[in-house]
Amino acid sequence: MVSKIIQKYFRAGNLPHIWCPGCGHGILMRDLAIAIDNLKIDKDKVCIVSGIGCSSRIAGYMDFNTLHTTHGRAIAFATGVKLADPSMTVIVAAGDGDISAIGGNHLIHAARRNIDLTVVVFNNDIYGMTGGQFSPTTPMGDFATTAPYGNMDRHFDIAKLAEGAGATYTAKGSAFHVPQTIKLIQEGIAHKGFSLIDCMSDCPTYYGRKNKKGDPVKMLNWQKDNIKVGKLYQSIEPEWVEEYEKIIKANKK
Ligand SMILES: Cc1ncc(C[n+]2csc(CCOP(=O)(O)OP(=O)(O)O)c2C)c(N)n1
Ligand code: SF4
Repeated sequence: MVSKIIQKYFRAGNLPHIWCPGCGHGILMRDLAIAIDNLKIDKDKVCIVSGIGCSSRIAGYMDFNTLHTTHGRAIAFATGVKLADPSMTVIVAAGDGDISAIGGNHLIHAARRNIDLTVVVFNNDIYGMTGGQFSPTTPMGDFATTAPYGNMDRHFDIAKLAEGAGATYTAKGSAFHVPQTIKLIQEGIAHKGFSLIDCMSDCPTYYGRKNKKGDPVKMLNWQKDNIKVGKLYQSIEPEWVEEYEKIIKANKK
């Protein structure tokens, strides 16, 4: 099953990936591929858009239409793709820093518009790629390269933030909870409107080491015991691209 998924959905020439041993991003990338496979979507009708970060590398590894864009701007590019071809399934893969710090405004306004995008957050509570600086999801008191005495900021709950801004599907998954996370990503993709699945990943190299969380297995077991996964919210609201098309139709001379 896994080798079939790898052959079908990954660019062999770009593998092996650069992630550290034990990084949760690889598990979540596979979950995303399986979710797309389960939905039987034609791979030429899928576009994966990422920003910059360790997690954003998936746009290079996955064999779909892909855009590896600039830090924090994945949703802006994804909006353009969806408008240009509304028949496309457009998925944004983003780190917690990418989507909730520099890309925070794109997130809240895309959620407000209820545009039919699916955002999968690879949330490891830290900036992995740049060396372990704290991000908006780093828990208060935890250590980071830029918080040697403990992070004094309160943290964002990205799923709640998206729901508050207008997202019509939100859920929490994790690298540990594989079958549940695949199902939630599937539901998010199938949902018409703005969906966000906030998936706990693990960065043993920076977050784990700085916070003495133990090896990757211990970090995954922590997720098993502490993360509650599942759908948080779903509602049916007018979708932005469909509303846009109605306006064009109504005003055609
Ligand atoms: C405009 C801009 N600002 C800053 C950076 C540096 N930068 C690259 S990735 C990154 C953060 C990565 O963290 P996150 O998005 O959480 O993803 P992770 O690496 O943890 O998967 C930053 C600050 C950049 N590339 N571009
Ligand atoms: S630095 Fe952290 S997030 Fe980046 S690949 Fe390594 S373990 Fe994963």
